[in-house]
Amino acid sequence: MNHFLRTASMSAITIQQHILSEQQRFPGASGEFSFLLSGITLATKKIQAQVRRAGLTQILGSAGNENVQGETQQKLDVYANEAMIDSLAMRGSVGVLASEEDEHAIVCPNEEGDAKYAVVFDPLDGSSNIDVNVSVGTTFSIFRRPDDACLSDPDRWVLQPGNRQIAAGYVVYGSSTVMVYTCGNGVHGFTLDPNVGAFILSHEHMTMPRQGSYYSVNEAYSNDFPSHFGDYIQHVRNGKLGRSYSSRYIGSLVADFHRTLLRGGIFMYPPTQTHPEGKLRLLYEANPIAMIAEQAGGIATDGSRRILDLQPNAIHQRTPLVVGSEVEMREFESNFCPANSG
Ligand code: AHM
Ligand code: MG
Repeated sequence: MNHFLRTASMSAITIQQHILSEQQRFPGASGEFSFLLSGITLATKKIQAQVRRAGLTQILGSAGNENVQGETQQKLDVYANEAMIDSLAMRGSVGVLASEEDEHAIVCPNEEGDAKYAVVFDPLDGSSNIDVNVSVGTTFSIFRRPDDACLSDPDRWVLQPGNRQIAAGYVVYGSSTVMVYTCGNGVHGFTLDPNVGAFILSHEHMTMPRQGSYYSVNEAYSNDFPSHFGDYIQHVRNGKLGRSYSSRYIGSLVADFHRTLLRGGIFMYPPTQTHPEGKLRLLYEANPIAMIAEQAGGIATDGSRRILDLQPNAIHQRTPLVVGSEVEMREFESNFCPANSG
């Protein structure tokens, strides 16, 4: 008996086991939600398999068309989008999907009454980096269907503020493939074991350090930022937060945020002249990152307002994003945000 208990407690916990145990906290949970999340893990395993072999197959490079944002679609963008849609659309509980790669929300071919959830995602964020072997990622966010929403109005399912997300996460295809997710009960990280083909719990109850020593921003645009962003960066560089900082900027949101989650610090994508509303998308980039940041003890704003309280008006709406550790974020909010600093 002792031997059995010892073996069981030492065994690896897969993401499916973890989600099932989380689900037991909710009386009457039917298993649909864990089935939905297993659709996401399946799709991301398919995506990572292509990412890992990208130089060996004919999947690198442009697909020869543009997405709704006027950005060149990479072949891997198209593959990743199809993998997500194929893996989610037939799960009976999913009614609506919305993707960075599709102009409109997608209505899933399910019985209306069975569908309880909407999933929004960026299937392959940072994909312009893929040809040079830099980390990329998938972001996702899950909403419950609003009470009065029906499938004839799919936008109603997804145009909800981030504080209504019931789960959110990302997968970073880096030196290993890691999925980080939250269902509102802390943040957990799972590393894909390529020998087994399963995501194994590797980072339980992740918390962001109170203060880090990296700031992360595309400084090439600093002449374009509203001046308080530049002033803040200078303040950080001058050691005013009590320590010296280094800069890190990959240009791949998931990878830049993953480092910020683990090491602390601050990531900023301010408004620029090219992107006066910010570049990142509220629904499927900023919202999932913000939910994870808050669940891990960090803070996420658009420079003045909490990201999770922003009411989206359009699926592909953009937002500035400032996210990170408590110390860096409080300093920005108190002394550099025009709304607070007068
Ligand atoms: P994408 O969704 O088209 O891949 O663009 C989003 C990416 C983010 O991953 C990253 O934070 C940002 O664009 C980098 O932009 P820039 O090259 O302007 O710094
Ligand atoms: Mg993106």
